Amino acid sequence: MLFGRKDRKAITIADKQVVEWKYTTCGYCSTGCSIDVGLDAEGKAVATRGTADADVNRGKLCIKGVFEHHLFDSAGRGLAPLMREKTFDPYQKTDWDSALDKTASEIKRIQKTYGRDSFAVVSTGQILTEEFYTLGKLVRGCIGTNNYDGNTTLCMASAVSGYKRSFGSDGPPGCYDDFEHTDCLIAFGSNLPEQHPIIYWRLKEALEKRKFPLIVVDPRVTMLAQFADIHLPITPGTDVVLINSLMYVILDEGLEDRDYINAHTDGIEAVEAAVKGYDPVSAAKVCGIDEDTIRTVARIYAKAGAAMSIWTMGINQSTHGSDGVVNINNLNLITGNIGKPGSTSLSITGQCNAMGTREWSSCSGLPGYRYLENQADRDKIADYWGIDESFFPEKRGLQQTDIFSAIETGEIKGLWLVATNPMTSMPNTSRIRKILEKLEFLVVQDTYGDVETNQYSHVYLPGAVWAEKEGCFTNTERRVNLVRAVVKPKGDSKTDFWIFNQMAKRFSNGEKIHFPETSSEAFQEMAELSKGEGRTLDISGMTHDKIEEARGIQWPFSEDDEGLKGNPRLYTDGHFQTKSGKANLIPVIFKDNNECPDEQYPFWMNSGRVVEHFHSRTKTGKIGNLNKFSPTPYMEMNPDAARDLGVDHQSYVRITSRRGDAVVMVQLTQRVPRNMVFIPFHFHDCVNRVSLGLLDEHSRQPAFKQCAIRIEPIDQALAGQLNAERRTF
Ligand SMILES: Nc1nc2c(c(=O)[nH]1)N[C@H]1C(S)=C(S)[C@@H](COP(=O)(O)OP(=O)(O)OC[C@H]3O[C@@H](n4cnc5c(=O)[nH]c(N)nc54)[C@H](O)[C@@H]3O)O[C@H]1N2
Ligand SMILES: Nc1nc2c(c(=O)[nH]1)N[C@H]1C(S)=C(S)[C@@H](COP(=O)(O)OP(=O)(O)OC[C@H]3O[C@@H](n4cnc5c(=O)[nH]c(N)nc54)[C@H](O)[C@@H]3O)O[C@H]1N2
Ligand code: SF4
Ligand SMILES: [Mo]
Repeated sequence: MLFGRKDRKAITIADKQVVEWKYTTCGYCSTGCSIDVGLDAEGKAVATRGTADADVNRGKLCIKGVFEHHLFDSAGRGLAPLMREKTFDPYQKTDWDSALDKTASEIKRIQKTYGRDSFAVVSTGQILTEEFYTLGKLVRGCIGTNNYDGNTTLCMASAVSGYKRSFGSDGPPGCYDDFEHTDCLIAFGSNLPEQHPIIYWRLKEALEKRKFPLIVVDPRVTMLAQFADIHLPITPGTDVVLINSLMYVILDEGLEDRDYINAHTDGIEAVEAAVKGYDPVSAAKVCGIDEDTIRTVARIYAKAGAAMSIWTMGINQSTHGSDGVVNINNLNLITGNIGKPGSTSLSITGQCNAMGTREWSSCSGLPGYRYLENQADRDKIADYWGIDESFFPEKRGLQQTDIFSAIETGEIKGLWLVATNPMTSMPNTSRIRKILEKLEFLVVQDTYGDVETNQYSHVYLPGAVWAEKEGCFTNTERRVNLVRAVVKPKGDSKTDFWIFNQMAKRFSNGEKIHFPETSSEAFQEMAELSKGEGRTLDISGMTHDKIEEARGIQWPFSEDDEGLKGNPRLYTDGHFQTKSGKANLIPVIFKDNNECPDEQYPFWMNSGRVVEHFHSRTKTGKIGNLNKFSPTPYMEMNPDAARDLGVDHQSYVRITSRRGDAVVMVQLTQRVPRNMVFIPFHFHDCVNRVSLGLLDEHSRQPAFKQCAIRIEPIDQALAGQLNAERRTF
């Protein structure tokens, strides 16, 4: 049968004239999709496709991967280094030697005048692992400042801290294959279909083969919540109360796994005592989930043959982010759900190489999950690098969020930002603006010259992007994937690897330490350092070529492992990285310490992401097929609340908090409850002008997801004009 117009023309797909496909790995999210980039006869990237034989994505890509070849030539790329004496003076183009000399001499001047730690370095989760390792060598081994961290403090710090507290080491213990084996999955504050579309696809495939309950805990009706069997629209910031109550029911009804608890954990008595105060009737009043639902979910989870928990920013970005992670681990430990197929406590990571920085950047200590506070670790690395061990700081320095406070108080005078844009991504950006203006010297190393932070810099170093470079990313399931360079760096931009190597030459320890010329040689150093010593992070059996051949290898993968398949799960033998070898069960008590709505500021402001944009949109805002889906800052608002305030769909409103205000367009939807709005954080001068970001006491991660605002209708003509004036890419 024919539908529609009879003479309809067949759809034709333009021939992109691809003459060669080159293998690499996607540079957006932490799913870790293998991607082939199509090159035309001139070597220009003209297409992408999912690599068919890669286990992660099996030929699939999400919308960002599909258009990723447009990145190389996108607008705003930095094509040459820039310098100026004073912030806001016009920038002058310069050569690399002058820009690097200037930066090195400013670092030395500041350190000489104010002390070694008065110069800080803040990096990212988006450069290659070999680049992280090299930056770590440079900062810990040559520059010698202790104030060195990454934007992962905004993202993964709570997961890292929670894993270390529970299991004695960082490292997500599960994998995507767990979906194929689980009998129940709870997702806490994670919206897979938009933020990790291909992980979601793997979950959906598993669900289509074999139905199991999907339970979603999220105050908003996310896309994942729409697909769930049970959605728990939790009161923001109260996940630890819900989890305590789930454990109350499990322990009260004898549904726990006593054998596992006795054999593999310490501390059950303290947890039993702590959860006594969280019976479902009392807990319901705080977390907003009714008693029956709490009991039902607890029973389903505990009775499932294998059960798993996943979580993302809804847990990490909270004043009790680290406790939330610990409590998810507690839930899995008391039900014996760790280290078995389908049984895990899996942090879904964020940026493409959020894991690589945790493993090898030395931000939180020394490379390969080593600690500055451990003498054997210090000796090992100092020896390997060929420098004096006393050069290392005694203990870990400030994290990103505290580095900014230390600039405010004048302790830190100079800053090097590598691939992060705090003017859009940090809470309370008017404060960040004043902080950046206070610096005596700011160097910004970014792919894009038009990144907001660059307005405050003295030197700009244009970094090459994604597959203009070669090296590894580690994904959510500890799979080390290879990014092969498919095109040359644009203009006179340089790989971050090259930049760090050149900078090292300008410091005296740079002469002593060997800085490999190639990324694969740097990888071999890491592989060497990961050998033996009983750490889970062992990559000694890997090389770049083997990783490409296998389409990614999961660590641990030691030189004794045969074949090319890594190890999909950690803690399979019930042995943990603690002194006793047992996992720690740690009691968590809820503290009501965040900003909540009140009469003056009656709405919760929740923030997060949409599928077509990545972070501060330096990349996706320039790609037409992504930006056209969300070109304008908008806010999801409940229609009943809008009616009360006389606010129309698609009208502009002003949102105001105790920090600042922003103008945003209203999108009416039942996704959010009456007392909450949700705003994608991708837009400059929007959410983070208003956000508070109180810090978690263990991880120092900001509670981006919760603060209180009020909403006012405003003059539409004026608002339209204001919107037209702001950056629209
Ligand atoms: N398209 C796209 N994908 C991305 C990114 C991107 O920018 N764009 N960024 C990557 C990065 S770095 C990260 S970290 C991940 C983030 O991935 P996700 O964490 O999945 O994404 P978010 O939208 O930040 O937040 C997830 C959910 O947390 C919920 N939430 C808010 N408060 C609470 C709470 O108190 N409790 C619970 N349980 N939930 C709450 C929000 O309603 C939201 O739906 O995505 C990665 N993938
Ligand atoms: N309100 C609110 N705020 C949030 C969040 C939230 O949910 N709500 N989420 C937080 C989270 S989870 C994260 S991860 C942060 C992200 O915050 P940011 O790290 O500030 O975000 P990006 O826009 O990804 O910044 C990365 C920068 O690196 C550049 N870049 C990319 N690749 C390369 C490269 O290879 N080399 C160099 N030199 N530069 C490169 C990009 O152009 C970009 O300017 O935001 C946080 N902020
Ligand atoms: S799911 Fe993530 S890794 Fe895969 S194509 Fe999309 S952005 Fe890239
Ligand atoms: Mo993130």
